[in-house]
Amino acid sequence: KDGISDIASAAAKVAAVAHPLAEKPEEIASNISYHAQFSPHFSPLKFELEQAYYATAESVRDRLIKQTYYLSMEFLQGRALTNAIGNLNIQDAYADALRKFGLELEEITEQEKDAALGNGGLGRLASCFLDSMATLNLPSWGYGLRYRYGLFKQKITREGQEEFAEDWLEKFSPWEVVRHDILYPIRFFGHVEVNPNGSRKWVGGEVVQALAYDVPIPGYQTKNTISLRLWEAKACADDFNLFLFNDGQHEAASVLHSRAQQICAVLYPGDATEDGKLLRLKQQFFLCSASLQDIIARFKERRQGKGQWNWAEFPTKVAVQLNDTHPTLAIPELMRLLVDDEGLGWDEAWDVTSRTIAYTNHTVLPEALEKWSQPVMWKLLPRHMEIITEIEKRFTAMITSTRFDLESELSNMRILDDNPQKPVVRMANLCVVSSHAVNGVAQLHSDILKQELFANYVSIWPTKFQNKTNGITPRRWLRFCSPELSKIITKWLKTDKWVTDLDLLTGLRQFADNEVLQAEWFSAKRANKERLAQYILQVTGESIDPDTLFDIQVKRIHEYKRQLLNILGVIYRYKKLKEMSPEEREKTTPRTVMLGGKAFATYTNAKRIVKLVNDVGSVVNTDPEVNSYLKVVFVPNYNVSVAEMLIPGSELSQHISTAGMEASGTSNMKFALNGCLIIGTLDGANVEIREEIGEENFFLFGATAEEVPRLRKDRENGLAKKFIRSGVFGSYDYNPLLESLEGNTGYGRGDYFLVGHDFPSYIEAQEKVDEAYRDRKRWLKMSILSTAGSGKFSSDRTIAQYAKEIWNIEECRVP
Ligand code: B1N
Repeated sequence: KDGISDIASAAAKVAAVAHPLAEKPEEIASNISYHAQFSPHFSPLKFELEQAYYATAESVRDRLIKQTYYLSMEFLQGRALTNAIGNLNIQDAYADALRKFGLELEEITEQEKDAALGNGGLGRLASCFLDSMATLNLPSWGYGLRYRYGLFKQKITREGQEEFAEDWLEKFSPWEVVRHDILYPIRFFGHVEVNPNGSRKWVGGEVVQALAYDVPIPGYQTKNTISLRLWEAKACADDFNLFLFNDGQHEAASVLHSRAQQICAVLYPGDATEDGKLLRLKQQFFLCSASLQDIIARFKERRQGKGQWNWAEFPTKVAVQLNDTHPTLAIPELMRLLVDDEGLGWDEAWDVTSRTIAYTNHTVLPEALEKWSQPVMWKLLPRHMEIITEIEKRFTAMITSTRFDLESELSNMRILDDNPQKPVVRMANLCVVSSHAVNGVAQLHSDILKQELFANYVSIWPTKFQNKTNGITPRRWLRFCSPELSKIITKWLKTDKWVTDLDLLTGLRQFADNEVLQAEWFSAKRANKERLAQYILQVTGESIDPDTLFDIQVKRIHEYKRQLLNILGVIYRYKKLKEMSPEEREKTTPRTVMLGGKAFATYTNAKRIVKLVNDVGSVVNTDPEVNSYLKVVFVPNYNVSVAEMLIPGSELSQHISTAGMEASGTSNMKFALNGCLIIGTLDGANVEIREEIGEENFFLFGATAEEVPRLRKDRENGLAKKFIRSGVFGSYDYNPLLESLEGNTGYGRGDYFLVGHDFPSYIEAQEKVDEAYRDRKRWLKMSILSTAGSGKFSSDRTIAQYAKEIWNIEECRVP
């Protein structure tokens, strides 16, 4: 009658209150009203039949869904703008809009600084996972830390690598929303108080606050957007000592403020000192405690009636995934919150905790398996150490009473290593004992975990161990970083559905020999190579020729990844070219070898490798006899954005770790997806990539993981070593580095990484590369088949498997 419908006027009388699991009609109505008011999808003032449907559906959805939380100390997000625009499918409109200012979209997107809150593969994996969780409409959150300074900026000088702080928040980040309403207290140190009834309480010590910053993660062409919640540490308001300050003691007055600020100051603070170790441990606990308090608060919010939580239901509503052992403290923290704060008995709390938590292992390298000093832990987290001790006690009691056969293995299986010289907590063991699922990140890696690292546990819990082969998001790593190739793929597949269903790429196989496709493929790759050459010129001053084979190895510098094998191969090639006549040189395949990656600031041998690559480059690139057949370029400051430039322009990439040492690798997947061929060992996900794209399209060499242990003895690869020692590449003393190939330095076990053993077969495989590249048709066919076979490596597939086989969650579409 007066413009307001009956439904709307009735709705106006119902208070909008969140009652997610309400049973009384009044409360259900309030909950529907709540969704109508606060849903971002329509105006709260308009409540008609259609809106009533959506609000009702959302209120029903609330009671069904289980949510996943991905806890990670690292998220390597890179830039957000291109990704957001692409996911929303509004590139053209934005490009046109910016042209009205005389601006190109690309130059705008390049203004953004990378969010580099991670070191490498593990952090980038977490970011690809968020992308897939959003795209698959999974109810999920990422939890991490808001580091003030992310991964350092790398500059190359005559001395090699130098590190500089990267101030990614210098101005501000338009992608985060500070949530002043979301704040939790986090305690450190203190002591445990025992109450008369026997219950225990952690009190005293220092308390800081965790403040939430939310970063929206858009899915591809879905309205669903999930959040990456990053915690920042803040001092409590009353920690500022006004009395001291007015007394002129300005620093002392704010000591608690600056101590709180240290917690999130940097990604991976150097842990060579005791203080550094303590800070890293504080970071880990800070992440775990804040995230779990938040998860529990959300669980409670979704329940009706205060104090009525049915805790046995918690694992049916909440799944927590630990990204490696870095957030292991989530285990004793969840136990503490349930037992001490919520009053659950031990058995009930243990059941809830172990059904909620799952653990992903990302490495078998002994030096990367976290072990925390028991005395440090007792000091920082006394109540958690009591809980860990109790978990340990119950676990060993279980073994000694039921598994006599394992008693001799018990000392390795225990969580606490009580070696009096250096008592430690073994975090991986704590994770395996406490989680309902443990997974590796590629088939070979998961097999090694079951057969070696965790073999004893497998005999106790045979079904606990799983494989989840890593994946990468096809949005960032093909659709957006190579629009040229994407267009061709869409044209030949007659659909762009491959962007969310990557297995459709197999449809390219039937056209691999087609000359029209090959010509288009060639020109797209060629355009990407030219763009890359421009970039290299701009950042290094070196001009490289897009007619040469572009050969790339980019990843963190580590001895097991064997950048040294690559550069020894380059030196060998240089030496051979020098010995050739001009006519012979003319027949070779010209190459540009690019290497890039950061060395951990205190990893001396890794830094020597960076310096060697640069020194070899200065000699080779200025040698007029050779430099049209071979160039060597070190790409400075490798990061996500640089990868988005390099990978589309690559033709050959090197994934050449000693077999058994690279858990998976993920850049191998990005290169293969972009039609780049791989020279590699049978390691990590290489094994599965080779299976998918066909062994005839993969340049394999080297010992297998099975052979490696017995091959670990000194081998010769004299030629290249002698050449380095002759001083051709300058006067820098490379002896300590070369000794890692023979002597008793570094890993101290001869040529531990088998560079010498694998050298001859590596050179042979490189000769096959040269030969294949000379036949353009053959190479293009292999390149197309490489992309066509990469469907398996979508992180959508990986995440769908986690959702089904570990988390037990289902998609939940935003209407
Ligand atoms: O995780 C990646 C794998 O693809 C790589 O093969 C693997 O090396 C990498 C301590 C790590 N494993 N462990 C780490 C990172 C930071 C740190 O402080 C260890 N990174 C990996 C994704 O599964």
